[in-house]
Amino acid sequence: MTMADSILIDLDLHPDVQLTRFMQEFAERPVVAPNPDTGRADEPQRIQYAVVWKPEPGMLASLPNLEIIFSLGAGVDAILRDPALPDLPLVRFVDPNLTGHMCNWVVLQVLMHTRRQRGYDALQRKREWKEIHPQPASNELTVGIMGLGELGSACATALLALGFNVCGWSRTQKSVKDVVTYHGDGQLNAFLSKTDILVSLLPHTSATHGILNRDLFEKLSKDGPFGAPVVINGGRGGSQVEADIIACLDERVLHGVSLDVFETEPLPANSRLWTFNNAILTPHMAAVSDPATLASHVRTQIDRYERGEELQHLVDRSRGY
Ligand code: NDP
Ligand code: OXD
Repeated sequence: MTMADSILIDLDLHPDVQLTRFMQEFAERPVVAPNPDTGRADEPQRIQYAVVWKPEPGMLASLPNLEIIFSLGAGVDAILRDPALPDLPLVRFVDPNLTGHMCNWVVLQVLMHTRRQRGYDALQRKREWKEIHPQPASNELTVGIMGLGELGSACATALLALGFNVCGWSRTQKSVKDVVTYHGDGQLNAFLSKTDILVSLLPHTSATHGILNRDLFEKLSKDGPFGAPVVINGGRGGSQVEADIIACLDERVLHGVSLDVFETEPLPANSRLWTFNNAILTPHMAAVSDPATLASHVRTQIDRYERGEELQHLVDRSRGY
């Protein structure tokens, strides 16, 4: 008989709120955090479920009775990096609030560029009353979304509602209403050539590592109203080559960028990315997991598992997402 009865929760995001919320949701069983000195569970044999974000390599392997690993977020790249990751079900976080936050961030960034907000901010600082042109209509622009999963397909729908033309690219063929879809390496160039504003919502895998590079930027449409494309990355920093982004902003290969994720986080203070007026940077906050909905998602999945039902939102380790 196993003695495992506890949930281990990483305290990476909102530490106090998160622990409290999980303790409320799981009042019937112990909820514990890793020991801050060792980074490990004090009673490893008692841990049945673990909820983690960037676990210390080997930490999960030190839990002999672990049955399910839950990701604190939608992305699982930091968990899959653990070379000793136990071969157990890995469930990621899929949540309407998280999806809604990402849609809002993407729409905000698209509008910041298309309505020239950074230019108006600069004029306001100078108390200057002046219009900036062009101000293209939504239907004059095509937004191309890389990654048509939970987040990418919801963002496509939000942008369509604002009148943008939307196309999307994914690994396998997809059908999203009113979105022109492309898939696979063979259709990437066709997708890029149609895209005025590129939005990446790709997971970070060996196939997407460094995909947002100069070679790709040069294949984007130059026919849009700004004469050069805009790149928006809300996925993962490992998919972008920042040296190429900086050079392409310098050379006007890119009109502007919005980045929520970076090769190194926090973004080092000496990065030149900080200095561009048309580079909008946010600190990996586009869609932060909400402790309340995270706790109820984990509750739903544990209840399903304990009733003998299938888990939802399982990660396919061979794909890496
Ligand atoms: P999903 O797994 O639902 O979707 C991923 C999409 O990417 C799928 O359409 C998939 O294609 C596509 N894809 C993956 N690999 C490739 C490839 N090699 N070539 C082409 N397409 C590919 O993930 P979510 O939409 O839920 O999340 C996406 C990512 O967003 C997360 O992995 C995470 O990194 C990031 N994220 C960032 C947040 C932030 O705050 N900045 C918040 C939450 C998530 P297919 O369907 O054909 O397999
Ligand atoms: C996530 C994130 O993957 O916040 O959920 O980056």
